Amino acid sequence: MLPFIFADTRMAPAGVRAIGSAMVDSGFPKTRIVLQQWNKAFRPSQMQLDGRIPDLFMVSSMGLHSERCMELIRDARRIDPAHRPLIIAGGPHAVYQPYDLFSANPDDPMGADVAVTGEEFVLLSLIEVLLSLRADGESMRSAFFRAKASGALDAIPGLVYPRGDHDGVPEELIDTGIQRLLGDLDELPDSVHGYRLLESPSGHATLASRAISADRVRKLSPISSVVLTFGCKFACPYCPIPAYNQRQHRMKSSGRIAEELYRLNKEYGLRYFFGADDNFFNNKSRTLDIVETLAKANFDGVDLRRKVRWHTEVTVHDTLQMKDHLQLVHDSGCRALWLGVEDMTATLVNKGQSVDKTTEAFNRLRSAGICPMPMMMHHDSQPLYSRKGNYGLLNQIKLLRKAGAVSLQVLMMTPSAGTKLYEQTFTGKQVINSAGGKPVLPSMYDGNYVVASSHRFPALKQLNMLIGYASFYNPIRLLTILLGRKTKVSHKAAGMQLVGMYGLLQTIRRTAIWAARLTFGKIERLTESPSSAIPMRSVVKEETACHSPVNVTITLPKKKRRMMSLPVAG
Ligand code: B12
Ligand code: SF4
Repeated sequence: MLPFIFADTRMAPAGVRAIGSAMVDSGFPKTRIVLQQWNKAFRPSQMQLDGRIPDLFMVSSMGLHSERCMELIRDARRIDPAHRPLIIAGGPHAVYQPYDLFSANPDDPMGADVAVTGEEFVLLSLIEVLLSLRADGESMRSAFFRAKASGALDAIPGLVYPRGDHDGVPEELIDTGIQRLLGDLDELPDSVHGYRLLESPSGHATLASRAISADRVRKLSPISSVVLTFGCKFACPYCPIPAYNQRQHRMKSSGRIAEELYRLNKEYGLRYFFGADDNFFNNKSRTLDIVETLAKANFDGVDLRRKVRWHTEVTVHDTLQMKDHLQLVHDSGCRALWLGVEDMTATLVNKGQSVDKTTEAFNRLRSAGICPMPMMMHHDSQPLYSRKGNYGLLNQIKLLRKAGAVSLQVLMMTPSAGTKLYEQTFTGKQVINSAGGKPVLPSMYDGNYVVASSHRFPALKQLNMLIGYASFYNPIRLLTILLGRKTKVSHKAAGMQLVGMYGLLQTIRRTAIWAARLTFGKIERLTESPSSAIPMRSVVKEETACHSPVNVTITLPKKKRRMMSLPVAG
């Protein structure tokens, strides 16, 4: 669906590639990365690598993919315990809601053996401890059980593991604490390794004898997501990112970034990169260092900027801080920037944006040949259209269009675990449990479905998003762009119209039935936020687990209360 159309199948995610790279870098080249979107029929219970069941089965998931994640874990647990791999769960869902990866249902005790609530070095520390304890010929799973019984895992912050019967419902979950973050991202393993481990797309339940060859990478995954920086100086209350990064802005050095793009291009012919940044322009001097290096970088006698194009996420505020250097940003290979505009009037959230500032930032980006790609949030108190002022959704989309937006993202504010406002969205009875008898599934927490709203007619919110998209992506606008004045980015705007119209049809197809259920069905709401069904504690018996949910009471000024009560992710 919009706005992520093609990003699912044409962009192998960085998280699993990073884990794969870390495994290869540490001497475990017999690792395979299987993407659900390419290998829907894959069954862990049938996997074999080099004729034997692997020692480790790892699964990575965002919150919205958690159902499929649990299905895979359940299937892996079908393997006879004598040969069963150690099951490790990780990724954003494990970071924010690790307790969800364990089952409290005695009829279906299908949890992971351990959840990693951190990054690659937490996993490597775990493997290191297990290998140091493992006897000759002993399985990793058996070494793990001994390690946890001896307390050897408790010194690795960033794990949640169950205590009790190995195959039954855990008695309790032990949380070893918040991960220690890697500060210098240059220490990360080379991301080139990960691509070599990808399983070829297929309809088979089993693994192929070989991973994909280097020459197929570009065709299957033409856009490459790369880690450049992490973190953001803002602290929007609906966003979990600053807290996840422990308020740090972490980055790779400019030299390392240039080298990595060059190597990915050389090895696989990759040309298009998407930075996994939260706010790439977060720090002006550091940004300038990166873009200057990329603009000058020359490998094998060829300028890097002629070979690669990169794109990432920034804020309006920081784009204006960089306004005198946007040409340099373009010359370093940047061709599009996604900007969290959220609400141009800054009524919903103020991070230094306004109509004038957004317009200025967009104009400057376009003049420099960089496509401005705004991301907006629709919320309960925003009308579809307002007669006076610019508060309405359509008013703002019109302004963005005039300011030169090349694409558009409109998502509904949706509860996001790890944010300050998460719990009270549930206790405030805004979160929908089911509509017309259809339960809200984790996969519907993607911002495209209205799953939390105190509006009298939540279906209207669903409809508003579609109308908003249709006012931006439509044949008339495509014609206007084609026949209008040619600018540095107008051909890209025309291309985005085609993608957008196709995406809109998919979005209508996927969300229309939900809108109907919201309109005609009975809406049932949740009153409590998700929590661990299994008792959870820290390694010190009396202390609460860091990753167990807490209730935070936040009092906002009356005017903002209604708008701010729905946190969003992304
Ligand atoms: C790029 C990105 C996207 C791209 C992804 C394109 C692609 N195919 O890769 C696009 C734009 C499509 C996208 C869309 C969405 N995204 Co997004 N996205 C990101 C972003 C900015 C970077 C992801 C990334 O590549 N990170 C770099 C890699 C290296 O880090 P990583 O994935 O976290 O993996 C590390 C650890 O988690 C861990 N790990 C990961 N897997 C595993 C597995 C094991 C076994 C272990 C041990 C460890 C482990 O180790 C990895 C290396 O350090 C993150 C925020 C962030 N800065 O991470 C959000 C983020 C992943 N997105 C998020 C969300 C919610 C969404 C959306 C639902 C949109 C929305 N409403 O905001 C959609 C969903 C789309 C869909 N249907 O799948 C959330 C997920 C929250 C959650 N609780 O699950 C994040 C974390 C942002 C946030 N709010 O904090 N996103
Ligand atoms: S929403 Fe964007 S600007 Fe706000 S804290 Fe998160 S990453 Fe930063």
